[in-house]
Formats: sequence, C-alpha cells, structure tokens
Amino acid sequence: MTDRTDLPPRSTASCGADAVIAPPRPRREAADGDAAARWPLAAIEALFELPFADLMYRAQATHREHHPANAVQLSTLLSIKTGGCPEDCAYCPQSARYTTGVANEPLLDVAAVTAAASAARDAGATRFCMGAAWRSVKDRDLEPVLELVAAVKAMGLTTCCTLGMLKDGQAEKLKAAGLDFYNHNLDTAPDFYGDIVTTRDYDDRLATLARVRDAGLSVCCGGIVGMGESRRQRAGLIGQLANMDPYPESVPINHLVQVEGTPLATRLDGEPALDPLEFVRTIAVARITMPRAMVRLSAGRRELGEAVQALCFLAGANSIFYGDRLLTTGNPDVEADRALFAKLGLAAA
Ligand code: SAM
Ligand code: DTB
Ligand code: SF4
Repeated sequence: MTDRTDLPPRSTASCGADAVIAPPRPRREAADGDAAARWPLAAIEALFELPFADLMYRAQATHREHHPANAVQLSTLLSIKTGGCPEDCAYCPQSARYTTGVANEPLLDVAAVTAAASAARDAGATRFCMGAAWRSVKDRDLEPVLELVAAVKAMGLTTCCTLGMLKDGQAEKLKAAGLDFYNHNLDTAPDFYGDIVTTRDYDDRLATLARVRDAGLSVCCGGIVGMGESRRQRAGLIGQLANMDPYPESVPINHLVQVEGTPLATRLDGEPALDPLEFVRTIAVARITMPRAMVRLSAGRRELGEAVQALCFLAGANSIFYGDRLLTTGNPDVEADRALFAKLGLAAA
C-alpha cells in the first residue's frame, strides 16, 4: 500500500488563535498490514464537521496541489442501451419494475454511437461514456459493445463504459478493444445500500471493481447523494471509495434526480431536501480524501443551479457531464455550460 501524505499545509494565516486549521489526518496503515483504514470513518466525519470555510480552504488547497486550478474535464454520456433493466435500484428510471415512461430499447449501432461521439467531440468533450441498462453483460452483448468502444477510441476520445456487473474475462476484452475507464458505482454506504438496491449486493459491486482494476482499466466509481442517507452514511460512501487501494481515478458524485415513478420520487416526500451546502461538502471531502482523482460533478446539475455548481468547482470538482442529456434525464445545455464557464473563468479540458 502506498503511503499517502496528500494533505495540504496547515494554514499559516496569522489572524487569530483559530486561524490554524488542525486537519483530521488519515491514519497510516498499521505496520503489520492489518486492514486499518487510511481514512477512518471518524476522520471523514470530522472533515464534514469542519466550518464551511475551513473545509473549502482545505479542498481548494488540495485541488491546486494536484490539478490545474481552473480546468474542468468535459465528459459526454450516451445511453447505448436504454430501459428494461431487471434490477430494482430505487432511484433509477430505467428499471423495468417502475413506470417511468422510459421504453426498453435495443443496443444502438456503431453509426448512431459514432455520430453522437463525433458531435460530443465537436462540442469540446474529451471523454465519452457509454451506458447500458443491464444488470450484467451477456457474452452475446459484449461483442457489439467491443465494436462501439473501438470505434469511439479511434476518434481520439477517452472511452468509458458502464454496463453493469462484469464476469471474469470481460474486463480484459473491453481493455483490448480500447476502453480506458469502466464506471461502476457503489452508490451509497454499505449500511444504507439495502434501502436502495436489493437485487445485487455491495460485494457484487466490489467484485466487478476488482475485475476492472485487475484488467488494467482505470476505475470510475462514485455514488449518489440526497437519497435520504445520513451525513455519517455520506461519509461512509466516501470512506469506501477513499480506502480502495488505489482509490478510483475518477469519482462521479451524483445528486439524486428524482424521477416520477421511481420509489425515491415519493419515499422522500415530507423529508427535508438535502441542503445544497451538504452536497458541496461531499464534493470537498471527496477531493481531500482522493486528491489525485477526477471528481465529477455528475447528475443533478440542472437542479443545483449556477451558484451551487460554482461552489462545487471551488470544492474541487474538476469534471462534469456535458451535453443536454445524461442517460434518460436532462442536463444543462451546452450553451448554459459555456456561459457558466465564461462567468467563472473555467477552461474546458
Ligand atoms: N446499469 C449499470 C449499473 O447500474 O451498473 C450502468 C448504468 S447506471 C444508470 C449508472 C449509475 O447512474 C448508477 O449507478 C447511479 O449511480 C446513477 N444514477 C442512475 N439513476 C440516477 C438518478 N436518478 N439520480 C442520480 N444518479 C443516478
Ligand atoms: C454516473 O455516476 N452518473 C451517470 C454515469 N455515471 C453513467 C449516470 C447518471 C444518470 C442519471 C439518470 C438518468 O439520466 O437516467
Ligand atoms: Fe439497472 Fe443500472 Fe438502473 Fe440499477 S442503475 S436499475 S442496474 S440501469
């Protein structure tokens, strides 16, 4: 295990006794190699508890130490196989168990996918993520996906797929076809997961992530905030991610998009909505605990609005989904994002 000392310097500002921020530090791995977490839950919770300005200061310092200050990666999503999924993920409009108006469509062909990838590249995206509403990948479906990956890779884009669980050998084939990243989210903390998904276990997800890592693919793994989880559970999700060895290269943080017909559209009725600053805090904690990762401000940007997005960039988010659609739901349009980038002095990367 590598020794991570990614913490920013303590503040040396001399404006009073409380000017020096004593940052919670990750525990080193025990010498005997036991599984002591580098980021114990208590240390992650302590980050969440920091005064907002202190948290933002640390996140921004970490961000600047490891990344260009004002560059944001543009990643475009395409749903290559929409709807009809057998899983019961309570947030998802593509589950066949819920009536959401999302139809079950066949896998897109190479021409449709390369047309979308070409438009994304022309609009400035450098990364292209193809998503399929599958529980897992059937071998007969893998072959056409390999063609899609090869075609998008040949266009000079960074490639990413999210296709559900992978069996032995499938990650290697995706890698050989030209895949750079595989996205597979943990979604939430282990102790909240059973409230959200019952048709696959947390361990199933970890097993797929291990296959992805072993095949030499880069890992894209994150979760969803705002599903009714507690702050401790948000910290639990970040802990799961940050304590992976190595942690994911790419960490999408989604804000729940409540879609009519899904259980989470109504289950949260009557509960206070997640405070937007709590979402910003989650981004900041992800940045501090995974300093070199690309932290992607993912689903929910339309609902967050410009000011909260600006705070998310300040908190260390350095990637977005770009283009007016996510998989089945809307995203800010390209013109709106260009205007926001101009206003904030951000450059597309
Ligand atoms: N079916 C594959 C799987 O679940 O592994 C890949 C596609 S799935 C739609 C990819 C991710 O999108 C989910 O893991 C979840 O984190 C995110 N997602 C889906 N619906 C969402 C929603 N309504 N709000 C926020 N994030 C969502
Ligand atoms: C991720 O973490 N978020 C993206 C991507 N990975 C595949 C998906 C967001 C989906 C939002 C709901 C929808 O559009 O269907
Ligand atoms: Fe299916 Fe993925 Fe949606 Fe779950 S998140 S229902 S696995 S498409």
